[in-house]
Amino acid sequence: MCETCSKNEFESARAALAAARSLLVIAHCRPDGDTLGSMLALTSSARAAGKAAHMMVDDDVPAKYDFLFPDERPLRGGALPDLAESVDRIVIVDTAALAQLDSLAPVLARHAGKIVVIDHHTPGERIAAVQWTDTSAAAAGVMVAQLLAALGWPVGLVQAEALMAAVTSDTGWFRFANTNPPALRLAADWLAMGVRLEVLYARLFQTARPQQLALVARMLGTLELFHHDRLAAMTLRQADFAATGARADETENLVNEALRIGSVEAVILLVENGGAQVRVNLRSREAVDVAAVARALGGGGHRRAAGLRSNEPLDALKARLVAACQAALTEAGL
Ligand SMILES: [Mn+2]
Repeated sequence: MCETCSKNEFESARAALAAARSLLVIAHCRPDGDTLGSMLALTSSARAAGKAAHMMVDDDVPAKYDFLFPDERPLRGGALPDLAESVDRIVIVDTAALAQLDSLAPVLARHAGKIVVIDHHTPGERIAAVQWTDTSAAAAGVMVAQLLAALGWPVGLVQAEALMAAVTSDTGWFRFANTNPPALRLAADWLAMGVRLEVLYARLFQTARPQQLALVARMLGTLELFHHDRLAAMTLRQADFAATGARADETENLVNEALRIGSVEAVILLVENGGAQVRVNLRSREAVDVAAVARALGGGGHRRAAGLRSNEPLDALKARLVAACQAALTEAGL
């Protein structure tokens, strides 16, 4: 099935879901297309297979993903304590980090014995009885597709579209280095089932509000280059959101704008949330492992895409990140 994952964990996940009569499927907070599409595909396929299934995201779902949930919104965290008791299995998709589950974490920690994790990030903590990790998977959506096939649960147009949204989200529309033959083979299957890529693309990437482009303009105005133009840093402060009317959920993928510059190897985007907290997105072209930079400051992620949150003031945090990325660039011989 896959080279880097444990076959035992895959089989354990399959067996746990096959035996369950009821599931609660949870996406991570600050949800992206992968976690949401994976959650929807698994939930809807489980229902089609005759299971009781619920979906939960304890955060706002960005408006661009509304089309995935035309009839039913995912539950918020308030429903967790009762559901965690009543369902046979809790499935967490696209993360194994309790920190990405915010206020759900304490309740989930008490139910580790019934949790199944499906994740493609580098394993950190052990939070579940069954924790299937496959870092070779382009997206959690690929793993869900493999699991549904092994379970023999129905996959129709709804599931195919959700999984295509998941995989295109994490592969940057098949541009990123994680794009691989299994992801493309599955995408071919979903196309054959009737998924329309051009419609999906327009729904996901051509639905911005004017306020979002105004925010992009302000962000680009903050662009600074360091280390012989190899490191870019950008900021979005509360004042930028106030001046443009843009929302915090309209910052997804904005960090990638700086990679348009040919010399840039790494990008830092710092976003002031409401309150004292700063959210950081890190991107790298290849040479720099931004996950290592993020981990040193309490975050995590992939080599080329990582992040963290901090209560440190934005300017102080930015200075530390610039120094850390410059050190990483130097270490990489750049
Ligand atoms: Mn993912």
